[in-house]
Amino acid sequence: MHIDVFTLHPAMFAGPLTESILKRAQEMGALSISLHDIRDHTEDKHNTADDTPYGGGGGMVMKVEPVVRAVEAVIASSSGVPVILMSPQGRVFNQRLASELSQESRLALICGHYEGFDERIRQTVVTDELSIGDYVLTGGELAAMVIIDAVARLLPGVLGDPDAPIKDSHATGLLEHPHYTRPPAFRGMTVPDVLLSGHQANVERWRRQESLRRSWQRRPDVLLKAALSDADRWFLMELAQADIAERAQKDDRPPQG
Ligand code: 4H6
Repeated sequence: MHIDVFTLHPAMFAGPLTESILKRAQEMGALSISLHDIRDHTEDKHNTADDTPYGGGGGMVMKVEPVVRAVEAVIASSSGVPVILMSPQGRVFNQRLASELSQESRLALICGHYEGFDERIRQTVVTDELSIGDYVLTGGELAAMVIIDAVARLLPGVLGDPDAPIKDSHATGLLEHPHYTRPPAFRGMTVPDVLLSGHQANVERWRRQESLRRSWQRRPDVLLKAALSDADRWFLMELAQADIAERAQKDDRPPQG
């Protein structure tokens, strides 16, 4: 996959792209990234990339010409390459979108600064607008790095275990079960016996149930979309009944239902 990034701050990408798995992904040729400085496409002597908003009010707006020129210098219009604007107003990015984007051979990410973009940037070069969550950042760079990271780890060969992304929390629709490694006891906290038992079927059942328990407690919204077996449903019924019984005990009244 090739990713073109358009930014006023290309140096921000150095750290994340030159360490660990993203570094390896590039070395092995699964991923290549080109950073394009939007300021290189300004035409005035001060290299102005922003201007005051028409209609007044505070703040600055990213100018249309430098961004459109930068993108058009690299991506032919109607090439079919997704040109994605990182913005708090975009569709909220998730694992499903990461998986869809990982199927593309090429992506372009535009990072904004100032209060926002001249609307005509959206009308000319942008094909999609993504947000990494409902909060505001000083610029789109960190959001673009999140997208790159989430997509890169899904590319063939990037992770050691080719099934790892399929087993991921959020890919299965469930949160992950607890993990343990040595030592068997730490400050009185012991590893669950089943994990030391060597009984693989029991281990798998325990992990599945703990995933269900965590999803039920922390992310019932995620649980609603998950593919569940009959055994899963029975276990969740037991959890729900335990909850109802516990609440009834607290309220000191007989359990309902
Ligand atoms: C576009 C429009 C992405 C981009 C406005 C970008 C959050 C996300 C930005 C802005 C981003 C996200 C500029 C508005 C700074 C606030 C850059 N923030 N902002 N959630 N900021 O993915 O002021």
